[in-house]
Amino acid sequence: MPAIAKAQPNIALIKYWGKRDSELNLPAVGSISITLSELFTEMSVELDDSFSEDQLAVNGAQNRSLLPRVQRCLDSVLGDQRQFARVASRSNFPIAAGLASSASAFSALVIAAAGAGGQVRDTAVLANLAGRTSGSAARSLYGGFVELENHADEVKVASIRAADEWPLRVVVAVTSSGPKATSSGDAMEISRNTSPFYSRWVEQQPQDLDIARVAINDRDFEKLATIAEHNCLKMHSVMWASRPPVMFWNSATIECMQVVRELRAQGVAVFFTIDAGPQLKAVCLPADESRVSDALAAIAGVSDIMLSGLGEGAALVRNTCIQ
Ligand code: 2P0
Repeated sequence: MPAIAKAQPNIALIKYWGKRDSELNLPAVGSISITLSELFTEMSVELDDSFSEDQLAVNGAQNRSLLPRVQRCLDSVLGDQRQFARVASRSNFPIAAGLASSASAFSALVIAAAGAGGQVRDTAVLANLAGRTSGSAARSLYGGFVELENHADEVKVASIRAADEWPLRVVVAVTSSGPKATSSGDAMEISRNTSPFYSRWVEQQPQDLDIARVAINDRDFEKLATIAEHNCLKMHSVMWASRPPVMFWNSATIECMQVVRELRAQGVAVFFTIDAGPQLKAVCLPADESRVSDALAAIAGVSDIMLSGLGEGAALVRNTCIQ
């Protein structure tokens, strides 16, 4: 019987950008994110002595390019003497397009792998194992507002406010669903090695984290909006100043940013954030969701709108079948 886990992507409000140790995939900075409720990845892992090799299917198609990363993650949970595995994942949103699909995939994978191996592991341990494969995946083990603290040789991750304590909404404006040209991991290393702004980015992150933590604690939307947009634009400025420059936005991304800023100037409680891809995520209060989504949907370059609330962390489920 396969073990099946379900996980949601998370969107960083204070971003992880840059690695302190690329071998161990340890982040250079702490981060704060929100876990989504409506976007998800389901992951099944089956271990059997009769299998002669590891296999990976992504959205129903065999995938060899992602297999080595999946194998390293399985080894980290089950040990490298493990049985061969059949792994299948299915996501209800575009993958590798800056929508945090690796966060939902690898947080689900560590849980499903532990389940398939009959292991009972602490969430903190699984978060660290997920983070070794994809830094942001460590945060998807937890729900609501999540902080990742960056310690010497591990990360400490915790939910700092439950999803239902401040039920913000997220409007995702998809401006391109194709895969990105540069992976997040490669782009981070280019930034670390070449951007003249990188060291200032790392230095300033504790201040941004402090401000965001207080804003979340006080449910101060305006304060969170200001620091989240600043942190996002600072991260992209680090990338733009890298050599070669790393530019994830397209013209529709910029139009979306302008629309969000105009709405906020009109008193709508909304702010944007953008990750390693051209999609814009608008975070807003529930009462403003339809106004935000209508305004973003009206932009010519926006091909799709996805709506989500805040959700729970990754968990084992057993009653779903992935083909
Ligand atoms: C974040 N991103 O905090 C930042 C903001 C993208 C921009 O974490 O190299 O796939 O696998 O550790 O987790 C996306 O990067 O990177 C990411 P790796 P990951 O969400």
